[in-house]
Amino acid sequence: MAQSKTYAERAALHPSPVAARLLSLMHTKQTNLCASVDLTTTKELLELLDKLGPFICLVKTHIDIVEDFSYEGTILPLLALAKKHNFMIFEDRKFADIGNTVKLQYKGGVYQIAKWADITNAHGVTGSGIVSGLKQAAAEATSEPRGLLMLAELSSKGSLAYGEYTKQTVNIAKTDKDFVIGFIAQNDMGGREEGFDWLIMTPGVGLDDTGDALGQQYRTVDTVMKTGTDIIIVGRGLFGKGRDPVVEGARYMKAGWDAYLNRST
Ligand code: S5P
Repeated sequence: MAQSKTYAERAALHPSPVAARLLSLMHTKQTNLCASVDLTTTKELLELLDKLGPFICLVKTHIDIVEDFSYEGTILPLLALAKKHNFMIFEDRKFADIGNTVKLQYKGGVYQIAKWADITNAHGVTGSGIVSGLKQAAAEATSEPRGLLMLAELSSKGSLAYGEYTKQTVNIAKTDKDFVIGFIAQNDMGGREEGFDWLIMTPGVGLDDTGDALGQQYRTVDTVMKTGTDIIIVGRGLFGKGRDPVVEGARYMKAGWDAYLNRST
């Protein structure tokens, strides 16, 4: 059964400051749209985000595809845009190594993700040490609150993340109520009866296409909201070939919000 509480009600009670802030901003800005901006130059990334900013609660980055990345040139203006338009930042890093290694990857290296991304995500494949390692990295890198999403299910054709794998990933999420704020998933993951209020963020959302040539599969906004999604993640549907991000941003924002209102009434 999908979530029946409103975003505002959940914001007021959530144990994670990151999730509470996100839910509260979704409520005030009236949007559950996360823009996935897979672009390869800083200029394109920032220009697109300045256009999409008014419509989104969250941006999802793949920072390692930005060819001219620098902290000063890419991250500082990104943080300024997040402030200007009031959205949060999710680096889709998909960590998938032992605790000690992901700790180094999350707080250090070129990208210093823990310093600037409110949210990141991890696969459960290596076991619960991944959660502890990332949590330690966040505490060492910054005094700002950070949140983690576990990848419970994937949108792509032939994904191995289902059934027992998904179930065990949910069990890993249960090991840390403060740091793990939810899932990347295609369905609701339950947990409410045990006191968890996980955010379900869902990629593979498109209103005009059913997939791409490399295994991506799209479902509509209404469909994903009915199966338990809290936040819709949309990439090429917003800025793909021939699309106007301002028109599509407004369209997906409205579709997401209408579907949410339908669900809570
Ligand atoms: O199951 C998944 C999980 C993720 S995070 N399927 C996905 O497509 N993603 C990401 O969502 C993917 O890495 C990409 O950045 C985005 C989908 O982009 P789109 O252009 O297909 O909407």
